[in-house]
Amino acid sequence: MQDLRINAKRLWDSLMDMAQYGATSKGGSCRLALTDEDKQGRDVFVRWCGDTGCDVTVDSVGNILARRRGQDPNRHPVVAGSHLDTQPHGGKFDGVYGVLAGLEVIRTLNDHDIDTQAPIEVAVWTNEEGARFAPSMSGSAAFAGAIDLEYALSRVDREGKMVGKELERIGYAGKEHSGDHPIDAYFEAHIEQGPILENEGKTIGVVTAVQGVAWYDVTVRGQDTHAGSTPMDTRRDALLGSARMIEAVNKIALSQKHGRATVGELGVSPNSRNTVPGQVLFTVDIRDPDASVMQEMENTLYTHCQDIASGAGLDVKIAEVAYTPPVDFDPNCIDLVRDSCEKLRYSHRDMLSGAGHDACYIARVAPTSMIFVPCAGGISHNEEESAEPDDLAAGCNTLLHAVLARAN
Ligand code: HGY
Ligand code: MN
Ligand code: MN
Repeated sequence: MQDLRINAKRLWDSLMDMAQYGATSKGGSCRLALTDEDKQGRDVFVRWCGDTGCDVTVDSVGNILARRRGQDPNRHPVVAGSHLDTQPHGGKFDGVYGVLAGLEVIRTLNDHDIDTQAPIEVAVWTNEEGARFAPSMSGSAAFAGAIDLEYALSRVDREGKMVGKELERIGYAGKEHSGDHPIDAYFEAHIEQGPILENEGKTIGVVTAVQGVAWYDVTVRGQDTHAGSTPMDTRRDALLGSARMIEAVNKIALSQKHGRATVGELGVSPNSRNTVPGQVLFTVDIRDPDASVMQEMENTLYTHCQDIASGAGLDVKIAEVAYTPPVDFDPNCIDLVRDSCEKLRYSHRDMLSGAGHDACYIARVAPTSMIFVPCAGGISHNEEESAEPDDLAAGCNTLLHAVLARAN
C-alpha cells in the first residue's frame, strides 16, 4: 500500500471538466448554491460516482453522500468531501478540489481492487459559501444538528427564493433526514486560500484548527432628501454614516493581533445620484482564532456604530446572521494526515485555517481534520484562483493514505 498513488492526470482532468459548469469569461467558476449551474455540477458528480459503482444518497438539505462499500458493514464510513457551490467570482478549486480528491481516492481503490474494512464515502455539502443564502455552511451545519432543518430550508436569497423550494426545483430535496447518517471520521482536502504554504515552499498544510467567523447585517436609516435643496447641516445621510461605520469596522480588526473584518456587501436606497440616501444595508464578516476576542470585536462594532449613528441623527440596527466558533480538529485525524505526509515524504507544516469550512461543523459529529495545498499567491474567492497539478496530487495522495489508515 505504501507505494499506492492516485492518478494525477485524472484528478486534474476532472477538475477542468467540472470547471466547465458555471464557467465565467475570466476563467473562474460561478455556481451559486442551488442555481442551474450548481445542479449541473451536482449532476455530473453524481454520474461520475455512479460510474465508480458508488451508492448515492441525497439528504433533506441536499447534501450528497456517495458510498463505496466496505468489508465490514457494521463500520461507519470514513468520509472525504467538501462543496461544489462557489462565490460569484469563484475559482476552479475552492471546494471542488476536496470533492474530486475524494472521488479520485475511490477511483484509485477501484483501479487496484483494494477493499477497505470501513465503507468510504465522498460528500458534497450544500451551500458552503453562503454567497446566495446566508448563513454559509448551512448543509453541513444542518447535518451536524447545529441548525435545525426547517431553519436551513427556510433561508431566502435577496430575491426571496427559498432553499427548500430551490432544492425541489433542481431535484436535490433528498429523502434521508439530514444527519441520520453516522460517520466514523471526516477528512477535507482544500486549497489553503492564503499565502503561507507557498511562501514557505511547503507542499501540505496539516490543519489543526479553524478560526471563528461571525456575520452581521447592519441597517442604517436616515432620511431621503433632495441633493440640491437640503442644507448640509440638516441632512441625515445614511450612506455617509455607513462610510464612517465601515472605516470603524476596519479599525476593529487592525486593533487585534489576528483579527480580520470585512464589509463585502453594500446596498443603498434609493440609490439615486440626486437624492441623499435614507437607508443603507451592509454586511460585516468578523474573524479571529480566539472566541473571547471575537466577543470583544463584536462589542466594539455595536458601540462604534451606535456612537456614529447618534452623532449623525441616524438609526442603526445590527443583526447577527451567523456565528461559527473557533474549532480544534481531532488529534488522531491530525496525526493520520501528518503520518501520511511523512510516509509520502511531502514537506508539511501544522497550521490554522483562516477560511471557514464544512469540516468546522462535521467536527461536531465525527473526528475530523483537513489537508491544505498551496494556491498561487494565496488568492481565492477570485476567478484567477489557481493551483499546481503536482500539489493537488500530493494533497490527494495524503488524503488517500489518511483515509486508508482510518478505514482499515
Ligand atoms: O467564508 C469562508 O471562510 C468560506 O470560504 N466560505
Ligand atoms: Mn471552500
Ligand atoms: Mn470559499
